Amino acid sequence: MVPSMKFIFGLLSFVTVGLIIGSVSQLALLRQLEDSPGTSTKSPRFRRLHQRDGVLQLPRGFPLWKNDKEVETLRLGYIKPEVLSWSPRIILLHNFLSMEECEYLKAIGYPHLQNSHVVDSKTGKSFMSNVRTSSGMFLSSKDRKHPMVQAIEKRISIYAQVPVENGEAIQILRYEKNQYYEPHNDYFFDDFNLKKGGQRIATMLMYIGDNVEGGETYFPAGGSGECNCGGKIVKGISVKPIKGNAVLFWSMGLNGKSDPKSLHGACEVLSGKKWSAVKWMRERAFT
Ligand code: PD2
Ligand code: ZN
Repeated sequence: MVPSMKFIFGLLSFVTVGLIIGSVSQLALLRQLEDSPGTSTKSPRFRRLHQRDGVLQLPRGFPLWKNDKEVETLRLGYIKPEVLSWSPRIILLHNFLSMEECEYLKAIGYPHLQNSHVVDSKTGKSFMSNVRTSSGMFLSSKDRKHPMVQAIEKRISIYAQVPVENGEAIQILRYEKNQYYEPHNDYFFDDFNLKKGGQRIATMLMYIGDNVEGGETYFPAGGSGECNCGGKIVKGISVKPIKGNAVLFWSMGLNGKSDPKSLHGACEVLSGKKWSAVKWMRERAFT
């Protein structure tokens, strides 16, 4: 080969090798960009998925929130919200508590149950009354330090959008056969009870027991239909005490004022025992 041909051949090989290296590194860069979160549906993670009607089908349990502790605390994927009424504001949260959480709350409550009281609207003092015939107890500050209780309190605060500090301690309630709580509003009419934390604005009522007949939570001013309350057909909305479910209702309307339509009661238990756990939430921190 003449020297000039040798030079041209060498130059061509150099250029060709350079081009190959350039293209390969560009491809690698593109692949890297596609794999970065949220950039492209061409990434290998998506390419493995099949399409139906031109729509990518995500695998079951698509691991978007894998290993996320909050998912467990909030029971995402288990809780199903169902709006029962906008005025008064009532939302039923199916599966709000796990069965284990229900059993734990009942176990804390059982040894300390005492006759329930009601608040005198003039003096603010509490006393025993035929208006409310259940028994109950409030969780202590020690009970509230348990991780399961803390998870429940956090869940309540997030679903209700009210800070944990604004919550009163959870009250565990048990209603035996023929026991009830007559319709009332959870907000206060006296000044004494407003001193700490201000007005009650919302209530999360959680059902923690099963095998009960009757014992519905009844909202006489909710909806325009009829419902069942302790075996009687009445006007309004009632919620069955199904273990694990919770009902969140607002004592305050969208106008920011106490809502008389939030009137509610616990219907008479016809058979079995009804167990519930109540969290009242205030305007300000309740500490
Ligand atoms: O336990 C209930 O179903 C219930 C119903 C209405 C509890 C309360 N109110 C309450 O404690 O305020
Ligand atoms: Zn109430």
